[in-house]
Amino acid sequence: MMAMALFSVIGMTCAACASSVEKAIKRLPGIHDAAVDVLNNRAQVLFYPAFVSEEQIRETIEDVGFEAALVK
Ligand code: 9UX
Repeated sequence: MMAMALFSVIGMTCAACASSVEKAIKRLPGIHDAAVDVLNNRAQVLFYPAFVSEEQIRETIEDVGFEAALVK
């Protein structure tokens, strides 16, 4: 079953930042879609919890270089 997670992403200052975060998330297994909004500092992810966890997604955002927290 698909799930949705919303993360706050702190530190993105341009569209390329958002693009790199989005690409990194989409490289993970079990991702259906990811949309990163640089203006609102948010990343919305549709994913399959059997294959990837919210924490793995959060850590992937941090690996790109931004502070990430699960909002809901
Ligand atoms: Mo350009 Mo966004 O260096 O960090 S990708 S500002």
